[in-house]
Amino acid sequence: MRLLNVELITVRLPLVSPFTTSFSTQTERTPLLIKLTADVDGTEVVGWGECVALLDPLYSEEYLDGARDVLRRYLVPLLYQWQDAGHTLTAETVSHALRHIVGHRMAKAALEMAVLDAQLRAGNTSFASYFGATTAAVPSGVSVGIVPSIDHLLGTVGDYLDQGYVRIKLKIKPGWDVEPVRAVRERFGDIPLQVDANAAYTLVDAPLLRQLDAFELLLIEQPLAEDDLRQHALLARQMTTPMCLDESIVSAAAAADAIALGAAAVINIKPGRVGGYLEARRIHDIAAANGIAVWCGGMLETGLGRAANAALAGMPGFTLPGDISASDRFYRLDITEPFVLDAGQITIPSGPGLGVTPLPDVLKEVSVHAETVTA
Ligand code: OSB
Ligand code: MG
Repeated sequence: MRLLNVELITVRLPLVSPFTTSFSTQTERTPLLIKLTADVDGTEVVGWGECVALLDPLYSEEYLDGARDVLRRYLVPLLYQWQDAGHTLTAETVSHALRHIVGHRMAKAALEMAVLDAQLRAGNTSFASYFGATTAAVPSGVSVGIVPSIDHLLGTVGDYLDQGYVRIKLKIKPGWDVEPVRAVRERFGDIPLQVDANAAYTLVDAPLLRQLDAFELLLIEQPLAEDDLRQHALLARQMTTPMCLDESIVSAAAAADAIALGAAAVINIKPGRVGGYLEARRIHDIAAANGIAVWCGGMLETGLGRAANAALAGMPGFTLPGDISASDRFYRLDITEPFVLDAGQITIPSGPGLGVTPLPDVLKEVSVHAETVTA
């Protein structure tokens, strides 16, 4: 394809309720979208990408303004230079064209996603068939934020179970861990249940975390710091709850290291965090070869990212339900046709590319900034 122009569109979407983790309370989401226009064999095609960087650098070092800046000043210009040097631009060449820029994986992932969407739309192929998805729908889990009281939590979890979510993930932090898990187990029995600490503990907390073993959780996600694979391996040996890594798995190499060290029995794959859907697929393959279960995490994506995540999660190694909930889990109004829960599952779009497109009126209404990066 020949890149014609790239628009960076920032949107602002209020959340239906505040989402609290160990690192922040979010009341709105401000995703950065990429609208890429390219010429493929004489036909103009548009591809969409979504950057999952949060507004502030609290989950990872990336953040909205930084992602927009690196896209505008470095990443998009590198793609123009790549094609001007006579190379062919495809989704499979994006990461190589960008390889000299260190880090900024979420920004790179969004750009690669937009190129892939354009490429697949032009080729009349869905994300799902590109990834080799083997199912038409994926089981839907939901991530439940930290709330002010146990009563509030039981009400929230009960609502999600009534809606049909097949797995509950509770956010935990010091002071909100054993008691909420105990309360949910006592009220709702043997439901598929797991916890996510977002790096809020240290190895000194091992005796406390070991108390969670009594509740037969599916897994504990990222209890310790992002850069501490070795300590996750030590903690994993002290607990029976399977150790799952999120923040620590920034690449296929990190996944291979974590598996070799015994730091991860399960991996949460987030395409943005690892630099793109192609790297995410490599992690799926490495994990499958090592008998490690994977599931698809979420970053409060709009319908664009949700579509791509659902397609990825259709691959056979995704043996645990992901954080791919319905659009209305976070948004009253999504920018695409909303994803809905159908018997606890999310249907993978089957149209070309992502199979969904922003609704022009909605996009206009929620856009707060737009700029075009030309050659
Ligand atoms: O750790 O999985 C996480 C959201 C923002 C940052 C980190 C995380 C999350 C979630 C949201 O848990 C899951 C979702 O998008 O449904
Ligand atoms: Mg997580």
